[in-house]
Amino acid sequence: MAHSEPSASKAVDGGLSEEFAVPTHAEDVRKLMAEFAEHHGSAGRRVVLITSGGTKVPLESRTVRFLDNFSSGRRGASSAEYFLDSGYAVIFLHRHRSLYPYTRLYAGVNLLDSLQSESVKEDAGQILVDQNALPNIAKVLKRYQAVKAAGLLLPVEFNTLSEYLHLLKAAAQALSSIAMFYLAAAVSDFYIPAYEMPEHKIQSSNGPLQISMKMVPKMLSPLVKDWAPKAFVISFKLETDPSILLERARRALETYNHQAVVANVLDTRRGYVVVVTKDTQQELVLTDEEVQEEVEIEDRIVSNLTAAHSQFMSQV
Ligand code: 9Z3
Repeated sequence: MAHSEPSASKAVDGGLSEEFAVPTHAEDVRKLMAEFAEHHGSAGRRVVLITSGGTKVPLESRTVRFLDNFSSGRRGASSAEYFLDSGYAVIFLHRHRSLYPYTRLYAGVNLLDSLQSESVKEDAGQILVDQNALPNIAKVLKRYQAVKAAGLLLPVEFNTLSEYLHLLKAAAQALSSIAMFYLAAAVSDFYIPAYEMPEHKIQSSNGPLQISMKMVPKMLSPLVKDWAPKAFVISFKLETDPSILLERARRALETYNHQAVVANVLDTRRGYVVVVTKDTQQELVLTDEEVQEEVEIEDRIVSNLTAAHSQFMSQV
């Protein structure tokens, strides 16, 4: 127990910097994001910050065990591709090793099974790719390389909840008013503060484990009010019980006063979401046929939100 309990006075960020140590690279990342936004903004391009993947909450300072929030990262990674297709520059704040734009299409493929070297000299620096193992690889590679060459995708990684929160704050401070925030990451509501965390691995010889966790400060509040008051902010609401989904989404919108909540249920999230705004409620649904044809619901979500972003910007 290395730290003392923080003082009662909470900063504007709900006590973020008091309760979570600032990662050493946060300031460098903030500068990178600011340069990226400035560069693309001055070229007249819109910028979106996408958060993706689940946060990790340590239970011990020298962490052996942690609590993870479920998210494969597919929502964030595929949305990034659709935003890029729509002309946005994308900051992709994602959980280390969660799904990544373009490579996500081959996430299930064993790399070594997709290569052939028999017919090529090993030292010639060339290996053949089996295009059957990697469907559409030529097309996907072309899209990926075009995005890379134009510098349109800035990847930033997080692992822990603490890194996520500080990097989100850094992003909010770095981005100008034209930005969209698309907060698809699955973020823990609970954590153990550093001053209550055991240093060493919890011993099973001490019997059954009882954990008491604190509520995570709600970053959406300072983000909307203080850090990026002119931005277009979209949060995601995940439930497992469909009967409370819309009420929870509406409540989030009223509490934080941002632009929209994309509401989804864990089991049906690939084919059904509701985009909730102050005055509207729009269901986006994929038909069975569309699912067969591999249409992705993120295509619909992104078209819906980019149109709403245009309207939002024309009003300011
Ligand atoms: C979501 O609801 C995302 O749509 C999913 C996407 C995590 C379900 P996958 O990554 O899944 O494609 O496998 N994200 C938000 C989850 C969340 O933690 N929301 C908080 C809440 O619901 C508010 S920020 O309370």
